[in-house]
Amino acid sequence: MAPERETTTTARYFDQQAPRRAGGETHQAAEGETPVLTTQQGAPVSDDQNSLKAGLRGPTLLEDQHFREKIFHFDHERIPERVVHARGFGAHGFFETYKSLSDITSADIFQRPGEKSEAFVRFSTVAGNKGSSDLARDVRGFAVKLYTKEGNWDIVGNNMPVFFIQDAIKFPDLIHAAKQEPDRGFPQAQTAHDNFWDFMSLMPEAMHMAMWIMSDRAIPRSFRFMEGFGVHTFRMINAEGRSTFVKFHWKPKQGLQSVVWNEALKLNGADPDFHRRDLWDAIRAGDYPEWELGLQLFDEAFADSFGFDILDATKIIPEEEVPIRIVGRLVLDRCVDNFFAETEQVAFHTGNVVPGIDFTNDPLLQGRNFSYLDTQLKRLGGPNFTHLPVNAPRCPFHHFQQDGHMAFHNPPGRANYEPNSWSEAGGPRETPEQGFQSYPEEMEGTKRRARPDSFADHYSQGRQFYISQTPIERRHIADAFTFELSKVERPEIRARIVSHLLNIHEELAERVSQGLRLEEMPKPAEAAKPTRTDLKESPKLSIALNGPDSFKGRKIGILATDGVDIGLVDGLQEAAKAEGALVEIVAPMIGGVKASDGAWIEAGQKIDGGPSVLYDAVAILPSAEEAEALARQPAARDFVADAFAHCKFIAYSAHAMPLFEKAGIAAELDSGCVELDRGDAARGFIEMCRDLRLWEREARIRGAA
Ligand code: HDE
Repeated sequence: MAPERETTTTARYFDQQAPRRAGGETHQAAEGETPVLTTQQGAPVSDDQNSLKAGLRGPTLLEDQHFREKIFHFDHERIPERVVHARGFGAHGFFETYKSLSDITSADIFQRPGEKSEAFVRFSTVAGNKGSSDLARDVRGFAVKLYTKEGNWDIVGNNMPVFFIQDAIKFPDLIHAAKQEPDRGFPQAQTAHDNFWDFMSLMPEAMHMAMWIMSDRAIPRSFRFMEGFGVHTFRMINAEGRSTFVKFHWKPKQGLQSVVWNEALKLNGADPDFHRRDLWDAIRAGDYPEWELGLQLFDEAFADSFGFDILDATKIIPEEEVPIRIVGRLVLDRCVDNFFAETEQVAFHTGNVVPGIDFTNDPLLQGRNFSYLDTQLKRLGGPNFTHLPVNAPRCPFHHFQQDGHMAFHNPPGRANYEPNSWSEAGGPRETPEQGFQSYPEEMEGTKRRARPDSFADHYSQGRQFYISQTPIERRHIADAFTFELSKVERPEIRARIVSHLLNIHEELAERVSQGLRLEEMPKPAEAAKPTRTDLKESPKLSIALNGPDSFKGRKIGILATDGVDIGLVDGLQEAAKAEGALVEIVAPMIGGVKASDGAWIEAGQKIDGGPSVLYDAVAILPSAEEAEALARQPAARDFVADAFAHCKFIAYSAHAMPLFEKAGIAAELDSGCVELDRGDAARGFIEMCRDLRLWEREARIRGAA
């Protein structure tokens, strides 16, 4: 299905330019004709293969203005990458309001049910540089720009609801510690190194977030299968000026899903662009990902009675305590036309709010409001980045700001100041009734640098997170700590982290200590406040308990050879299609395979470029004649051994056994391995795949470990 809307941001920009290009268009292409190559100034180019030289073998001439312009522009193509969240991927879409929220907020976007507003979303990793791999263990940025009728509103969030630090003043330290170490310039895009864990071990407030980044939330299967969170507490203000506190949640309709760590490691090699390709492919195929916007709304009385400070961004409010109210949906239905113009140049800012939305005194949010304009100035080179199509409001805007680098549209008219006494040419005027009003919160206090006591409990919610996980997810958390700390060279840092884990949960500390082979268990870290053990489990914190109810949007890899049973392939294709899942053929050679009925089936991947980590489930369908040859291929053995170890569902034909023998899984086949003896057995297999993974296999493979 083709995307509904054809007009795209960049295309619109060039359309706006069209009138200027009209008239005297001697080298404008008629529709369907190839346009003439020109310089930036519009002069047609006769030869783009050779620079201008004095003689055939002579020196290049300085006067070659086309060459000079071309090289000059190329030399300046790069802009500074984002200091954090450098690696990202964006898409366009829309937000649709379900019903009016006028009792809670005067924000225009929430007044009319069914109203659609344009949206742009950029997903990102935090620590890695622009060219790093998608499957780094990291927080994912989930930044949403909503082009509302009363201005742009950015919800610049993450895929985790808490953050490492409580006060923005520690942000440069956190990021320095997490990114590559300054002397050697590595490791990039990973926190498994001394500086990061040294910092963490000295920052007890980071321990709740440590639990989240060591969980499978940090290795999502797809941007489409993760939640988004505004993290801070914000305010919504209604027309009467009443304030309600709010936390923002994006709930993926596709359900939650992550990969396992061994898979992430291999994915980074097999396809470093795995996440961006996944989003691109899904949108281009018309399988538009969708999230619902959920609000946790609460008042001062709740804030006062809640066990933690609602201004502390290292804490959540469990959904079980303040249920989520679903108020609209976000659909991504259009890929960018140009990565640089849109994804790279988009400028998010927590300060971009609209009337009816306001801030709280969360010190992290306050610091962010200060920071984002600086980064835009540095990256985009001047104060006029709002003139770029992706950043410009879609509603009318009028102000007296002018000039600066790359001013595209200075305000017209004579008056460029206010107040002025020009009547008609006087320009825009403020509007006290309709304009943004800050909530008139009472303020008092002495000027000081300190943290409130209400921010001092650093472990209780980390414990709550841990006990809310399924046994397999708890294992993964312990494994992740063990992996990361095993890359840390200084033993005292490893021990310091375990001393914090003791304050979170003894089982976790025990597992990590054993995994690291600590000679002795350290003493628990000194805690500003004792860990509360009365916090209840919150099942919403688990990924496994919040998966999809279908296999829609997931992908099956069929490993096939010449002579593959066409009935089995067709059966799987049909069952997958009925479910909304995709199928890709993996073959010994990219040209494809000749099926049992003589039909030619094209391959999507050659076996050594298409390992099973690229798929959610696999089918192994060699023919009798090719079974032995396939079993001799190391890549084919890895394909099945990995699929098995990563707990994937495996469909197979009887001729897969030689390969299973060689891969060492023949004697281990379990209820997640299904022999397809007839084409219609495929439907049962796809239904089974709705569980995504057979986790009990992991427990079995590990044995008592
Ligand atoms: Fe950001 N953050 N941040 N951040 N952040 C940036 O702005 C900053 C924080 C987040 O796709 C920068 O344009 C400070 C929390 C996302 O373009 C910069 C602090 C959360 C993105 C910046 C924080 C985020 C950024 C770098 C501590 C989750 C990517 C490039 C107070 C709620 C947006 C840029 C995109 C980007 C500063 C903490 C999310 C430097 C000072 C908490 C999703 O301005």
